[in-house]
Amino acid sequence: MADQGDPNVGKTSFFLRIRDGNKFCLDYSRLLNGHDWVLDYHMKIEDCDVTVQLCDMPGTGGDRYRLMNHNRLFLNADAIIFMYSIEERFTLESVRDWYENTVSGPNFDNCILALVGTKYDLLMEIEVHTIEEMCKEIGAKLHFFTSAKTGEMVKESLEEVIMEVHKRSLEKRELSVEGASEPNVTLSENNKTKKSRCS
Ligand SMILES: Nc1nc2c(ncn2[C@@H]2O[C@H](COP(=O)(O)OP(=O)(O)OP(=O)(O)O)[C@@H](O)[C@H]2O)c(=O)[nH]1
Ligand SMILES: [Mg+2]
Repeated sequence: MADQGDPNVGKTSFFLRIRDGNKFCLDYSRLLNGHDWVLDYHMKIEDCDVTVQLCDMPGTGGDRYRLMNHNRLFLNADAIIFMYSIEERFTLESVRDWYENTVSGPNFDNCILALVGTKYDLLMEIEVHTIEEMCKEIGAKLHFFTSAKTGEMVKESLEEVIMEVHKRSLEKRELSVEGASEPNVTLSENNKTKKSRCS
């Protein structure tokens, strides 16, 4: 499972929050510079122990990285989380490019795509319907608003993506998939209510 998105949307912060639990560091990026990192995340789903490898590459939003074709890099990913910052509209628009540059061709038919709005502790600059349209456009099955700063919905969103991957793999095993239906993500009620100031 891997992340994608513009520079500074908070990809690394999201995964560090998962790794470090209750901590948020405003200036860790220098510490990580140059180190790709991978984290094993364990969870139990019903009777199954599931381990998922999470990948985050510092600076993935940078220009050099953006120009690469990521198709091969993500070929075996079970899920890709596209991230944008809710306080910067252009980062949502960029998701389209990240998607086109990352996910193309039949190899990704079974890859779960999720869209994650980061920095939910800040002012929301994007209308909910615009986000829903982007979910539809890229075929994102899941959407979450998260804040690595407060921890809101970080672990929960990751676990929902993992559960979806697990469900998909069970379905595949049972050969019961009857063609993918067009995803139509509706943001849940609590996600539509936005706080009006920075915290
Ligand atoms: N207020 C707020 N700031 C955040 C949040 N998440 C990340 N940031 C800040 O946003 C900046 C960028 O965060 P990163 O996690 O390094 O962003 P990134 O997407 O990994 O950036 P690249 O690796 O350069 O592509 C840092 O200054 C973080 O402290 C959040 O939830 N809320
Ligand atoms: Mg990063």
